[in-house]
This record gives sequence, C-alpha cells and structure tokens, in this order.
Amino acid sequence: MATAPGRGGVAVVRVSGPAAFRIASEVTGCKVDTSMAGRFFHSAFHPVGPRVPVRQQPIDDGLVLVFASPRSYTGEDVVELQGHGGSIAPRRVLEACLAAGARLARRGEFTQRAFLNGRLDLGMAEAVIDLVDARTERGADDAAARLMGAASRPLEEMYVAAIDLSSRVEHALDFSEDELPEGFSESVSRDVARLASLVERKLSTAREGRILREGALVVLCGRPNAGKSSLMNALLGEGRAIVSDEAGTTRDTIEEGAEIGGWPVRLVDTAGLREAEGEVEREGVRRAEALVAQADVVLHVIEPGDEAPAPLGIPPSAIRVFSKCDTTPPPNRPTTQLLTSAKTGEGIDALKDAIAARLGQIAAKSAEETGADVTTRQKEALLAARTALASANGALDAGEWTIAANELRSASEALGRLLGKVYSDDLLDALFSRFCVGK
Ligand SMILES: Nc1nc2c(ncn2[C@@H]2O[C@H](COP(=O)(O)OP(=O)(O)OP(=O)(O)O)[C@@H](O)[C@H]2O)c(=O)[nH]1
Ligand SMILES: [Mg+2]
Repeated sequence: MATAPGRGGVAVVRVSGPAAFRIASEVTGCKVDTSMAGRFFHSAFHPVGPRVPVRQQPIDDGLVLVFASPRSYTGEDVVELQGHGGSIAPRRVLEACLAAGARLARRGEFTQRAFLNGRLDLGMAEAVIDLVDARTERGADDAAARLMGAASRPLEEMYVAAIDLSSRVEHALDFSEDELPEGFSESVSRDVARLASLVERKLSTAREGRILREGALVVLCGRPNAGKSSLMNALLGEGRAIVSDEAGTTRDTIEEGAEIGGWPVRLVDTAGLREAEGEVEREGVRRAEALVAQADVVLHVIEPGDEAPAPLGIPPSAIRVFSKCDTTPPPNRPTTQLLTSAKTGEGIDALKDAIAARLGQIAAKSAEETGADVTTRQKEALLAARTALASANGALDAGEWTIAANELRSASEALGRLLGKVYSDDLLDALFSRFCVGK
C-alpha cells in the first residue's frame, strides 16, 4: 500500500517484480503486458482466490498504471492499482493481489530494490526518506535537491578523481623516479590537494544535513524566574510551559518542535540554574546542565537587574537574551542588547533572527570544530577519505610512492562507501528500516 491508511481520495497498491503484470491481469481481468508500458487504463478490480464466487462482484474500480522493467521506480516490472481511499476497498485490492501471488513489501523495499537495481544511489535513497520525513520547507528543499542527484554528482566526481589518482600512482610504482614524466609528482600532489579540499567542503555541510534531518537543539537556560518559560511560549506562539512568579516553577525539561527562520528546531525549556533546594529540583538542574552541554544553540535568559556572572555551565557562545524589557523604561535600556518581552512580544522576531543566524553559522562551520555528534554514514566515510588523503599527501612529499598508493586506494574505497558503491547488508537494513511500507 503506497498511500497512507485511512480516509482519502485515492489509495495506491503498488506491485513490483517479475510477476507484477500477471498479478495485475488477474485482479483487473485485463491482459497487462510489456506492450502497455508507460500507459494507464481504467478497470474494475476483482477479488481473487479459491473462495471467490464465479460471478464475482468487483471490489473497486480505478486506474492501472503500467511500468515495464527497467523504466520503473524499482527497475522491475511495476503496476500501480489506483483505487478509492478508505478503509475497506484498498484493503480488498491488496488482498486480491496477495491472493494472486504477491507478498507484502518490507519497509522501504521498493526503494531498496531501486537501489540494488542501480536506479538510484544510496545518497538518493536517503534523500527519499528525508523528503518524506521533512518537517520544514528548507529540509524538503535540501532532500529534493539530493533526490535529483545534486549531492551525488559531486560525490561521483570525487570518487572518479580518487580512482584516477590511485591508478596513476599505482602505475608509477612500476617506474623509477627518473623514468617518470617531468612534473609527474607535482601534478599528483596538486590533484590530491584538490580532492582533499573537495572532501573538506563536503564535510562542512554534514552538520547542516544533521540539523535539517533531526532539528537543531535550542536550549533556554538561566536563573530561576528569569522568564525562560515565558520566552518558550512566546517563541512557540502558545502557552506550552507553565509560567509563574514562583522561582523554580519549571523542574523537568519541556521540549517542543518548532520552525525558526526555516530551520527545524527542538526548543527546550529547562529548570532555572541555582543551588537547588529539593531532590526533584536538583535533578531538574542536572538535566538542564546536560542539555546545555549538548545544545546547538544556548539561549541564556537574563532578567533586568541581574548583573551577576552567568551561572556555571553556560558556555561563552550562548546568546544572551534580556527578558521582560517592558518593565524597564526606554531611556535606561542598553541598545546593543537583545531585549525581549514575552508580555508585549517585543524583540521576539529579533530573537528568532539571532537563532536562525547562529544556525546558519553552525551549518557553514567546518565539521572539524563541531564535535563527534555528527555520526552519519556519510561523515564517517568522508573523515576516512580525508585521513587517507592527508597521509597520501605526506607520503608523496617524502617520495614514499607505495604508501601513497595504498592511502589513495583507501581514499577511493571510502568515497565508494559514501556513494554506496561499497556497502554492507547491515547498512542497507539500517537505512531502509527508516522507510514506511510501500515506499
Ligand atoms: N512583565 C513581564 N513579566 C514577565 C515576562 N516574562 C516573564 N515574566 C514574569 O516573570 C515570572 C517568571 O516567568 P517564567 O517564565 O515562569 O520564568 P522561568 O525562568 O521559566 O522560571 P523558573 O521556571 O521558575 O525557573 C512570571 O511571573 C512571569 O509572568 C515579560 O516579558 N514581562
Ligand atoms: Mg520556567
């Protein structure tokens, strides 16, 4: 079933594999074969199976789309039976297909077959699920671009360049230094450096990818009563967190998904940071500190009149947000600070802009500085390629051609993994289990 269950205009049952045309023929009672490829027709759908009476009553009618191998999503023969939505008719069409010899698809199996049949590469397969799961326009734009191969082309070029370098150096091993053409070593070094900079650039975008997929962690912290929960509500535009003038109102962390400046964000409100009084509050403070440590962006909320140094654990990179600005008369306000009021809404848009700007910076920053939290398949492969290229460069400088050849081979293997030219079953299982059935 390729469409979501429940009430809806259409429901699509998709059949792929060598028996697809035969199964569709049984269900529709029309002869479906390769000659119908790329066409569609209108038909009744019939029940199939030994217990079905001879004068059978159709279960639905709809459109039949025929795709012949290899020009289909999976690369196999594919038929789509597009009937009416709802809970009964689609289920019956599905059952008819099963009775005619089909089996239920596993999660992501259509896309997995497409990958195995070379219809898309692993990066595109990942883009498919990212597009389905996208929570913001920006995330969807990114996934759609990757789906069209925007990310694969440069990767493919890097892979080809690595293979080329590796074979050039391997070839050179058969010759002595003075038999090699003039400038050979320089040209290899230059190309290694060029490839290394491509890898570097690609790495720098890995963080942005993670943020788009998982959402950036934005944590509100500060002293009790600073106005954190009120700001959380103002950013969300709803009364999500409890607000009161009692210090220590928020004890547990409160998380809510939001979109800020096009970025998907996990906004978290935390307990005020102080020497906590009770066991519960102490745990709340501990959680707050842990979240601050993991955050992509920390918002340090400071209320008017609070001149004390920042509580421990708040990083210097935190955005200092001054709250309750409606309570300070304008002449006394410092103009360079980010002044906000949850009460009047003043400064909330400026705060959103500041968060979005920070996320843009993080995305642009090199992955090297961003720590170990980006553990995507792609990043691991890129890091391996980078290490290998750096060693290859060193070996070339030292005239160690055998070592250079080995390192260049590892670099091309790593880039091959990145493209999915080299992959393991575990990797495929992990990737495609993220999919829904029918994709
Ligand atoms: N005038 C004014 N009062 C505010 C504003 N924001 C918060 N307050 C008040 O400040 C008090 C504390 O607000 P909270 O949002 O609960 O503060 P908090 O930082 O979450 O406090 P804890 O959860 O106890 O750490 C409440 O009485 C709010 O009504 C504001 O922008 N203007
Ligand atoms: Mg609170």
